Amino acid sequence: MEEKKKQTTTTIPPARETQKPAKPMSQITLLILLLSLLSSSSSASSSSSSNPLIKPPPLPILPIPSAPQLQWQLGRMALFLHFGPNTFTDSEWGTGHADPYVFNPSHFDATQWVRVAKESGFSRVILTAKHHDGFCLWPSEYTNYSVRSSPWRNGSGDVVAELAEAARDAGIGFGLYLSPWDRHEVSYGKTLEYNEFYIGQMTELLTRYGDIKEVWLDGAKGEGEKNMEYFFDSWFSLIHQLQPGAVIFSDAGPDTRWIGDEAGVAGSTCWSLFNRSAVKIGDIDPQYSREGDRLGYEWVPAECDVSIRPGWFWHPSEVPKSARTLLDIYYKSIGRNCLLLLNVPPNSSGLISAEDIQVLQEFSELRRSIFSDNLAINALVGASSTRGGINNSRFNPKNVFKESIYTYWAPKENQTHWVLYLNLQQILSFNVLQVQEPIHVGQRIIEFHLEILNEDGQWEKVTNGTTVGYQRLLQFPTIKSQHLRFVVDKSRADPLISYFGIYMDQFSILSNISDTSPSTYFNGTQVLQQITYNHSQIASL
Ligand code: FUL
Repeated sequence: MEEKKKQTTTTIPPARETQKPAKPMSQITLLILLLSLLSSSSSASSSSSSNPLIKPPPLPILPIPSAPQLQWQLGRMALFLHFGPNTFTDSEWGTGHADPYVFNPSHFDATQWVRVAKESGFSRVILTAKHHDGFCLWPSEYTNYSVRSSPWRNGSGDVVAELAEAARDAGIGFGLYLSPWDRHEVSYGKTLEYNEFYIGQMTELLTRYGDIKEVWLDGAKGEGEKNMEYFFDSWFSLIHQLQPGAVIFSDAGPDTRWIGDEAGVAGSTCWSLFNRSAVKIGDIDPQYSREGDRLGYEWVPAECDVSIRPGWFWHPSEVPKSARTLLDIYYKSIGRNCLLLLNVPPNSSGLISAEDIQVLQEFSELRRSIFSDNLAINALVGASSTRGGINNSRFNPKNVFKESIYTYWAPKENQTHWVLYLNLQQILSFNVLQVQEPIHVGQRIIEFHLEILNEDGQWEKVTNGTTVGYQRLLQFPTIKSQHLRFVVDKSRADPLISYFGIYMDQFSILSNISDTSPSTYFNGTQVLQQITYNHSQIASL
């Protein structure tokens, strides 16, 4: 998680207890543990003691992410900013005929948007440089329908420029949404002319404002709208040429794909593997987009877009979702191997509203409160085997508590039995599992489960899942134990684990643990009261 974690330096778990002792383990359990320890150490001595050279890392399993895709994924959360004439006319899909005169934010301040994003843990901001209404938030040379025709700053303002500068100064990434569907532009519907127009606008955006980290476009189009072809391949090639560090988002990638809903919810199986040719921009198969493709030959991880409010643009009558609802979305997006793109629309004065900021603060506090305390961090940890032998620190199981995808546990080659053993050194209660794979060498795990040693000395399955990817979070009813086993049941190649965590979440509603969308709303005071309560409980553990 983005929140701070401690580290441990222990090894294989002897069944040691420091608090109230659990009931003794059954003889079978002890035997299994001993056998697994012996197999680790024998594989160790045969491969490492006789050879002082370092064992190299395992081969990547293709496909793997490009550098911009990796940077995008490590950023975890992006803030979407829908802003334009719709903000002033109380609409969502502007007709393209609103008078530019309506665009006049009285207190416009891009540094406030960026400050809110940064303080709330977002790694990049993405602005609707042009939405479907065709109004440009920068002074485009190809149309008069832009900030230049508005009264804002007497027509000399440039929202894109101000936001680009604010993001650069704050050290966060900057991205742009340029809607293909344009309800104002007269050439819309004439394939050649409009593609030239679109590429002209895209070129302005990608050459005037410094580094662009993400270009966002969709296939949305009103019913009965003029038919025309978009030259996606030309657009994508040009974007990559002009901004090699940018990822391109669309229904079908090429760099990041739409998850297929606007609720921010990914499939509980979610591969970053995908076949782009199986998807048509503007006409997707929702299940394919939600789950990805285990047999896919391209790396196209999913982005989950959702608005903090019912609409994408700001409306005076709408209120933001609660922090707990955002937490539930977090579990179902970031917790399912995706990036969360949360829309927080600035209001008509040109600022992010106070009530949205409050929810974002509460959301940050909930995440901090749950995920800053990995209850496994002091565990004694061992594994069924270790690549290069048990003394090889490079692939040692204790790496699962180091916060980097480049440090991980790797098992010995050609195994079919892959297990991490944890002795928490005391009986602890928890209800969240976090697992991460070092995705720079591919997404591997197909199925896994978590077991605890119960009071009767029996191993009991607590939860199971399919894909892991960059990060998997799984919630389950609160359980208590001192001994855990994390088992990989099926994998595309040797499974690698870069992080393992267990947490106590006292805020989520149990009914939200299913795959369905949340429906419970709480006000901020309730959330903050419970956070205080939770802190003292954690402190007393
Ligand atoms: C959709 C658009 O039609 C909505 O207005 C919004 O911008 C959303 C993020 O994408 O395709």
